Amino acid sequence: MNRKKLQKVAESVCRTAKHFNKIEVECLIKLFHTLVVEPSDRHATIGLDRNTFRNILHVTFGMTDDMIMDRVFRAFDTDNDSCVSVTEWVEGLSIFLRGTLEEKMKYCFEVYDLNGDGYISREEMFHMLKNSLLKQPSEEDPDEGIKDLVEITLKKMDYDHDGKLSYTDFEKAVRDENLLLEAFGPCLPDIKSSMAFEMQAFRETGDM
Ligand SMILES: [Ca+2]
Ligand SMILES: [Ca+2]
Repeated sequence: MNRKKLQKVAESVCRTAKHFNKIEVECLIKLFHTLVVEPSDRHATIGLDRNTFRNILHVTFGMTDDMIMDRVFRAFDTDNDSCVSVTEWVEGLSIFLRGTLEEKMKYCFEVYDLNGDGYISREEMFHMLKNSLLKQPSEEDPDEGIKDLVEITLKKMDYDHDGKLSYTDFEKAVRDENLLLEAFGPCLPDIKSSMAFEMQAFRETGDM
């Protein structure tokens, strides 16, 4: 990609990825192009497919839960074409790394609403909590313990008592207790991996 084209892409992405400055956006675009596998057909869409993207989440951000990584991919892939484009990459990272609480709440809710129907249901909570807790061996029936946890969570977060979490419930609960943002499993990078990522991605800006 030549300098002129890079600047043009960066300018357009800058309008929507508001937490990065133009130099940072340029770095992220360059990084994107080192991560994509260039398609043999040069007219094909250039982007990160599900496996490549999940690999980045795993290696760079230490994520391990397949279901969550899949949902993170869906959250980045806003036009739903099964490929994260350069714009989706930078916009997604803007929230993922530097989003406001509001943006992060919307993002986490989208990740946790596994079937995308606008609610986090009992079944969805069960699946996610089961995945994130299964590593701890327990003598009791683990499913029973998780069912109890789902009920405790609902009691805490389901303000309108309809047995599922709407975005309004989720937002209210998280504003009250920020730790509930990632109640159903880690889907945002921790401080250490996001700092390491930014240092790596933006190291060129240090020379300026
Ligand atoms: Ca896409
Ligand atoms: Ca749902």
